[in-house]
Amino acid sequence: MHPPSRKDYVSVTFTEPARGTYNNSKQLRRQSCWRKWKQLSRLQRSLILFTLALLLICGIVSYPAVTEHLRGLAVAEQEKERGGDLRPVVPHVLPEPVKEGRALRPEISSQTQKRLPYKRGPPALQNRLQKKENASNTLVEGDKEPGGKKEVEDGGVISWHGAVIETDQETKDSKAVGNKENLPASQPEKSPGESEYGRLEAVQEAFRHAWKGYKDFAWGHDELRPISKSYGEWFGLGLTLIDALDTMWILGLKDEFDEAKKWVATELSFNKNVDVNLFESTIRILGGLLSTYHLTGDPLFLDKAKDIGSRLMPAFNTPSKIPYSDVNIGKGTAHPPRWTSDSTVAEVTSIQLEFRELSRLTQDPQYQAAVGEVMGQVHKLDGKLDGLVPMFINTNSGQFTHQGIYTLGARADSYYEYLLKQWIQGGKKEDQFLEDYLQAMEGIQKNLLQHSSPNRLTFAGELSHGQFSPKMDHLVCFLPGTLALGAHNGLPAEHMELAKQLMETCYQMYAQMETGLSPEIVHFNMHQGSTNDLDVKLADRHNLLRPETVESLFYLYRFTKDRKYRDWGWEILQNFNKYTKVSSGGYTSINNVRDPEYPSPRDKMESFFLGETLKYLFLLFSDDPNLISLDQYIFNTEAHPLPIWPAIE
Ligand code: DMJ
Repeated sequence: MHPPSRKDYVSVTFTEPARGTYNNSKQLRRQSCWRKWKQLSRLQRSLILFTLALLLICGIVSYPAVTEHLRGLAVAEQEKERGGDLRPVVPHVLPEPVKEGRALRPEISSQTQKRLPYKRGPPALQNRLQKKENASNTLVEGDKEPGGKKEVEDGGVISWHGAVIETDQETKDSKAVGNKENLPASQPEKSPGESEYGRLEAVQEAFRHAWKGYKDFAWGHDELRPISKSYGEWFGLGLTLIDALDTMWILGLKDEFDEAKKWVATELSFNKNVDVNLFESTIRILGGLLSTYHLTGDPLFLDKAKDIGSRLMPAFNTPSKIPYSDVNIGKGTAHPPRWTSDSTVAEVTSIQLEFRELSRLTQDPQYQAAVGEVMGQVHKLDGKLDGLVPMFINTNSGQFTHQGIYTLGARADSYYEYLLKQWIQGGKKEDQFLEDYLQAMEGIQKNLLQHSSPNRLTFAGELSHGQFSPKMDHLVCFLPGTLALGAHNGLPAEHMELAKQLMETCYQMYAQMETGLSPEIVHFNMHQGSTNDLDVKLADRHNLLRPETVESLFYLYRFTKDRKYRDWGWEILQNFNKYTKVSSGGYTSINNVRDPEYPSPRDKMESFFLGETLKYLFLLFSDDPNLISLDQYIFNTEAHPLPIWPAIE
C-alpha cells in the first residue's frame, strides 16, 4: 500500500472531523476563531485589544515580585535537596542539673520522679527583667523597640510586605574590601546595647515578638508563616512550640512558658498517623522535651519524651541497623526516602546525645544500644579520608555511598559535633569518640582549610573526588564553637586558635553583606588580585534565621570573655530586627541578603529561630557563666541543654 498523499490526508480529516487528529482539530479551532473575530465590530475588536494590552502591562510591572517568589520556591526546593532545614538567669535559680537524688539520676524510677519537687517557674533574674519591663511600660509589643526605640510606620520605620525596617540603625558599608583594615569591624556599642540588661531585654523582646506571631497565626502548628499570617505543617506536632519551651524557661518568660506547657499537657499527642524525620524529630522534639524536663523537673516533659522516643525506635529495624530516615510514629513503621535506601551520615550520627540520655533517665538500655551500634559501625567503616566522612550511608549494606565528597556542611556537619559532645556527655571516658574527633579535626586542617584573598580569612571548603571547592555553608559556622568547647575540655590549644580564626570568618559572612546578614552559602576567593574575600551565588543569597554563628559566638565569649564576640552578636540581632521582623508578629527567612531595599521575605519562621538563635543570643549577652554552665550541660545540635553525666554513674 502506498502512503496517502497530502490531499488524501486532508480530505479524510476534514470530511470526518470527529476522527481527526489532534493537529487537524487544532486547525479547525483556529479557523473558527478567526471567523468569529472577523464577525466582531471594530469597536468590539478595539476593546478586546485594549484589555489584552492592559493585561500585558500589568504582567510586566509585577514581573520582579513574581520572579522573586518563584526563585524563592526554587531555592526552597534546592534547600530540601541539600538536606537543609526543609523544609532563636542565673545558676542558682536553675534546678541543679547533675546532683544525685534529683530527677536527673537514671536509677530513680519515673514514679519516684513524679514525687520529686521541681521548680515552678523560670529563673528569678528573668522575672525581674520582665517586671521591670512591664512596670516601665516602654516596651509595647509590636510598637516600640527595646530601649525606647520607636518602631512606627510613619517616619522611623519603613515597612515592606509587612516586615519592619528601622531607619535609626547603622547601615553597613559592605563594599568590596581591598585590605584587612577595610574589613567591617565590630561597631561600638550603642544604646540600648550598652548594658547586659539592655541586650538581654532586646532578646526577650525579639522572642515575644516572634511568639506573638506564632500564637496569633500558628498556635499548635509546626511553623509560622508570618507574611501570610498562617502556618506550615511538617510533622503536625507543634514543632515551634516544643522547640521553644526551654528557651522560654531560660529567658524567664513565665506566662508564655505556662501557656505552652498547658498545650503540651492537653493537646500534644504522638499517637498520629504521620511520617516524621528521625533526625529532625529527635533533635527538636525529643531533645526539647528532655532539656525542658531537666530545667523544670516537671515529669510531664519526661513522659512525653519517653512517648516520642519509643515511637521513633522502629527506624532502627533495618538490615544493617543503620536507621531509616523516616518513621510513622502512629503505625510504628519506618522507611527510607522514596528514591533511595540511603540515610544521611549526619542524621544517623546526630541523635545519640538524646537517646543516650533517654536510656539514662528511663534505665532502659535499648535506646543507647541502638544509637551506640550506629556509632560503632561508622567508626569501623572504610571510605573515610583522614577521619572525614562521606555524606551518605546505606541502610541495607551499612556502607558509605556516594563516596569521595567531603564537607563540613549539610549532611556531615553534626557528625563531628556529636563525636566531641558524646565524649563530654559521658564523662570523657569513651575513647573511641575522642579518637575519631581528633582524627577528624586533623583531617579538616589537612584537607579542607584554606585562606581567602586578599585578607587571608581562614575557611573550611569542600573536597569532591580530590578537587577542592572554596564553598562554605553557613552550617559550617558551628565549627568554631565546637573547636572552642573541645579546647575548654583539655584538647589542644591550637583548636582554640583555629576557632577564633573561623569565628572571624563567620562574622565576615554577615558583615560583608549589604543587610549585615549571612547568606546560606559563600564561595571564597583564593586567587591573588581578588578584591573581595567572598562571593555569593544568586541561588545562595537566602538567610533562614539560622543559629550557627551566634551559637559559636556564645562559646567563644564564654571561654575568652572577649567582648567583641558580644558586639558581633548584637549587630546580628539588630540586623535580624531590621530585615526579618514582620510587623504583625514573627520573623521571616529572606531570599536576598544582598538587597537591603527588598530582602524578599520567604514567609517562614523556622522553629530553630526560637529554639536556637534567640537562646544563644540571650546566653551570649548574659553575664552569668553559670546560666547553663558548659561544665554541667552539653547542648544538643538544636541548642537543647542536656546534663553532663555525673562521674559516679
Ligand atoms: C538545626 O535544626 C540544627 O542546628 C541542625 O544541626 C542544623 N540545622 C538547623 C539550624 O540551622
